Amino acid sequence: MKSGRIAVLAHITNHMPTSELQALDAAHHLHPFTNGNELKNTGVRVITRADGVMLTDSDGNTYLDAMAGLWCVNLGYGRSELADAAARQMRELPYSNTFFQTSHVPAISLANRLAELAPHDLNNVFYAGSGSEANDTNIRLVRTYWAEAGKPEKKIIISRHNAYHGSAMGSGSLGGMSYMHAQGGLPIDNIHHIDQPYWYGEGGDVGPDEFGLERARQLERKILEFGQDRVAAFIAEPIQGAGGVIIPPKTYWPEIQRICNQYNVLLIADEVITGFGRTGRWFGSETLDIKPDVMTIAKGLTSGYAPLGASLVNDRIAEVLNGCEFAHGYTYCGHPVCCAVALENLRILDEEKIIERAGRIMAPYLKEKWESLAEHPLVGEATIIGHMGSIALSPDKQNRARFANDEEAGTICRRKCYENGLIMRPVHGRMVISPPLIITEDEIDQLAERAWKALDQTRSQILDEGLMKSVH
Ligand code: PXG
Repeated sequence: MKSGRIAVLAHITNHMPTSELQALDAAHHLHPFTNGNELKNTGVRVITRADGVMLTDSDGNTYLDAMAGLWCVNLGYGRSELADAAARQMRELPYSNTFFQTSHVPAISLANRLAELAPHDLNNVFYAGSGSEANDTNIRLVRTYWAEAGKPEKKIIISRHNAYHGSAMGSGSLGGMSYMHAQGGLPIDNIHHIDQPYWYGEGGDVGPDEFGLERARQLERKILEFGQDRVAAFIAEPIQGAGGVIIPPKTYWPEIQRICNQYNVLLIADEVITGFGRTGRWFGSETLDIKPDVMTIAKGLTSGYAPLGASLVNDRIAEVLNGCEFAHGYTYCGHPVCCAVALENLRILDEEKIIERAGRIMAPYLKEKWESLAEHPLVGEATIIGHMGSIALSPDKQNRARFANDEEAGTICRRKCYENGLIMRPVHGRMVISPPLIITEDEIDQLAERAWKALDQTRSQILDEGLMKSVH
């Protein structure tokens, strides 16, 4: 230990002045997806505690967390049962592996519970530590499946531009964020992207239904271009989250399903965000009537209280994989503490009927309030499904125009949201929400009021600064 460290660490607590916490953070903490020097200038926001849907920062300000953290705290903050489950498990068996012909009760119980909850025959669980890891697993898993099934040429995985599937080499390659591909040598080989079904932004004069079919048929054209004997899988989020909560036209998913079936291409539904109640049912695949062969889960699986991801695979794939040694795994596959937390989270979601209540009672209320934001002069459209929604910021709403500088408009709006005690984040000209599923009517009212006020203030600033300019 370098000299002086112990003295500093002993004093870093929630009660320290914000400026000191900011300086210490700036000194040694590298943040994800962040320009560190800019952050040093503005000073990081330090969150100290949370309860329900509310966060508190080191200055005592409170915020309604309309993002549920990073789309993950489905159960809301402050459920001590999850802390107790973790503590119990840590005392009993804090770690044990699942590699060498061993297992343990939390991993066994959770796999069985997931098999009960997951739709149709997604009965088999391969654990990971996160969504990124699970999607990296999926790349090797589907390729290994086809190789073992006698089709080693089936290696290509097709994904979509503006998809988000994680940040590791494989999952970042699956994702379609061009600014991510620009760093560090992505994408890896044999991953290709088609366009997203984003009618509002890219549909032009074509109607949504026709556009949905057209975008789905890009998959068919890609498969035919490579030959179905070379295409292993298609991966997609049922509803793109990090891409801006893009709800596809209703024609899209049935056509994708037809194409995957027809050409013997595995369908991987990345339900890292849409799983565990986010769309009003347990899984987005149920809401959108999709039948995936593989499903990626993470986030809401533990409500973010512990890091855990998994790939759920159907019986046909599991049978083939079980016939070989799949040389893949992570130290923390099925970590007992994380599995115990997940089990407790699933127990509460189920016994307190949180998903049913959120989907049937609160989602229609949230939809009504959220869609009323479309009346705001700065909002081109407001869309929502279950508890994930977005609004498009527009300088000219009649023409579905985008801001010349999307990012600047979004950044101003995010700041105005914070100033009004609301956490909502910008993505390519849209502001997105995914509140905890336990949000109440009162809190939904506050969310909508604060959002409207922040939009007013954003508009004023945009007008003052002469930024009301469209892309031409
Ligand atoms: N798939 C999807 C659909 C995701 O949304 C991942 C995989 C990767 O999961 P991990 O656990 O490795 O992060 C995600 C994660 C954002 C944001 O800013 C979104 C995610 C992560 C961090 C930030 O919207 N999604």
